[in-house]
Amino acid sequence: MRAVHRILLASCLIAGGSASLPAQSVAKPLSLWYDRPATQWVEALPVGNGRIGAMVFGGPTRERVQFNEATVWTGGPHDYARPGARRQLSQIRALLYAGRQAEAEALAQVHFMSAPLRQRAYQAFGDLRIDFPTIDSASVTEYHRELDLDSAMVTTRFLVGGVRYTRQTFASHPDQVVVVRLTADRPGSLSFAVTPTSAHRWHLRKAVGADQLSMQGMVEDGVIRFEARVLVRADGGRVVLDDTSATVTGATSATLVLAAATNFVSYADVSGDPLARNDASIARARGRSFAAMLAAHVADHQAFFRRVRLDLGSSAPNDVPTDQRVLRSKQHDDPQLAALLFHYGRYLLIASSRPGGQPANLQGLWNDTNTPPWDSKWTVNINTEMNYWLAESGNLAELAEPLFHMLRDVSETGRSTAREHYGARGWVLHHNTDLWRGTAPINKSDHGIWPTGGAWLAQHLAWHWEYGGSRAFLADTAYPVMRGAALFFLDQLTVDPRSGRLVSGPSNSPEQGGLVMGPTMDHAIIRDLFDNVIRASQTLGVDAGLRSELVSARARIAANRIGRLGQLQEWLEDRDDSTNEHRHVSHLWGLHPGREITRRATPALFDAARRSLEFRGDGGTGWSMAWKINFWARLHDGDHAHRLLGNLLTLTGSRDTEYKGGGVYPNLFDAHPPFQIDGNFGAAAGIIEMLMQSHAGEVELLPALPAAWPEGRVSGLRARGGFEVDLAWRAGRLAEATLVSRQGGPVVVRYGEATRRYETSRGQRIVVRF
Ligand code: FUC
Repeated sequence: MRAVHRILLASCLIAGGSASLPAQSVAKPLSLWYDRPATQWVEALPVGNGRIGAMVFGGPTRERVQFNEATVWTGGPHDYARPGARRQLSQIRALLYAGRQAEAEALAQVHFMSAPLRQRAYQAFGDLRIDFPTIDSASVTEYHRELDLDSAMVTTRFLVGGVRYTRQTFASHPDQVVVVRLTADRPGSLSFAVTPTSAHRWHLRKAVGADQLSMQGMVEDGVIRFEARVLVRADGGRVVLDDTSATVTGATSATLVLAAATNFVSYADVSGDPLARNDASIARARGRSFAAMLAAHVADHQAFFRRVRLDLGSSAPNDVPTDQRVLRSKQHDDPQLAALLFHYGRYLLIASSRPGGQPANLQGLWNDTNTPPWDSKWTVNINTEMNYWLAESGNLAELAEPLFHMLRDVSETGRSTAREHYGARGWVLHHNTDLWRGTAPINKSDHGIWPTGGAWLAQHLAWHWEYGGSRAFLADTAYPVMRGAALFFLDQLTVDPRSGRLVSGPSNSPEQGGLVMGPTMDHAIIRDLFDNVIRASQTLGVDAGLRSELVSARARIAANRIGRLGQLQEWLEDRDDSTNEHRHVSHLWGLHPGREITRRATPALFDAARRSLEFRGDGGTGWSMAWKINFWARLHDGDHAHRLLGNLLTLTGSRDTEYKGGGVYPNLFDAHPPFQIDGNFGAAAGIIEMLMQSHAGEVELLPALPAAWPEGRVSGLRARGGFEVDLAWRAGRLAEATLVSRQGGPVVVRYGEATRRYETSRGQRIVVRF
């Protein structure tokens, strides 16, 4: 007990709290913690290694570790393009120009949509159920459950009859397994039975050798086969296996190692062997101690996590359970709660997106149902992009690799869609994709026909180059994909007979107003894409002919327009409605994440964008509010951005689909509702935009600092041009900034109206004061 007391006292001091606080009510500053087990999924705590994810519930008598593997999906390899769809294209456009939208949508619904109409769904995998027959729930005291973001580990501990039980769960990237460590501080007091359960009807379980359980099966609707394997190791006590469970009796500690794999190799290849994959993971784990696996995991995680530090000034220590802390923040401002949300966003990206794996989907990696909302796919008319907004600026650039891999995939599968639906060169992705990299328009013609999903995603390739400066990346990965996207739009843009300008269409302004010609968003995205291809081809010294075609087409694309209400028009026609609070704010793309609307370069459009944003209001779904944080930051209104952050940080419970409301669940997962991870990532990215921006050719310091954060510091942010940026501020003013130049080259640093210009050499560190 004395040792335990010392540990608690130490964590008390680390938390900056007072040693007189009750022992169980303190936690590490960067942790989410609770004084009770999770009773629902959105209270459980997530761990992940980019491929295997788990949600830990922490029940004392029954633990539930619900897990996923990123490639368990319905369906199989398939080309979704509709052969010959292009034959209807000119008729659809003609109907739209003639104002016959309903007829255009009806025609498109029959002849222009994906075959089949819907894409496939991400699936649950199963649970590890761990039953503790000797623990009496009524005698549990000092219960504590926490997710420490710094070590990426969930710990549950409690006392029963003088015995302290501790469980530690983490998902290791180096070892490709989830590890659950169970200990009792009195020898021989640990007894439990572990049972893997499946979310799929077609499965079988069996014991493998003396210490493994296997659960194999396949999805009902598709070709994915899977296996989960559990290795059970106990220190002291006995392990007995049957074909469903492993029973451990009288142990002092035990380690469960969970491996999970499928036959998925790529969108076109399902010839993998899940059993062989798990054999390899288990064989590696068998030779390693728990301590060695833990050390490798923590080192791997911290190499990412510790790159950025954020301190938003003083607020209460982390001394109330996190859900109650969210509630309390409505009465007492708690800037460090925003810092916790920021770090949680970075944590979730580290846990859900690792090179070689799938990109974070609508729920990242975590999913407890076989019918998840929107199939937990990749929706690319905002959601997937938002997932990766923080990767470059938040110093996690390597974690965007799965997104780039997916882009390479859709640049292949999107060729048949470009050809069959548009008779166009290059490739196209509409508003969704799945594990099989569907690219054709899905669901309904009024919102599924939106051809700029791939072009928007291609912005991330340009960013990776702008922030990281790798010519090899530009030449080998970014340019071929961006070039193919640009070729598509050279063929897809047509002349608007009314204005003589080039317009995109048929399309829609996501996801309202129906099928139209020329939504503002498309044009902003296409201009940005063309700019990136023009610049990249110059840098690489290739494609001079294509470059001049792009330059002349770009100049002819329909321009942004300011409408009768002083707003930035969402469509070619001035039909915006000042009472429209739709969650999508697509027409402001040029303000964020684009860069064509800025205060200094385009002041009239900048004011019009603000007007449009005022009309949309301060509510919305989770991701909508997260986007608005970024918009208000770009508009240099820190207090308004902070108000949106506060609206997003509102506790909710509902998992039913609602198109207004937003908020966070007790485990700080963002609520659309239902849970959608984009809001977590978008909020983290928005906090960076409040503190530093670099899209307008300058590194701007504290562009949108709210009055609520008078003191603070941040380190390790990244700016375009290859700079690492540290900042400190006091009394609401910049104290000092340090830039480290990773590539060398010029930089303009701005604070308010003042600027400084520097020439830097590679590795140079400059200290900036204004
Ligand atoms: C788009 C959005 C919804 C939701 C879904 C996954 O359809 O309009 O709000 O985020 O994607």
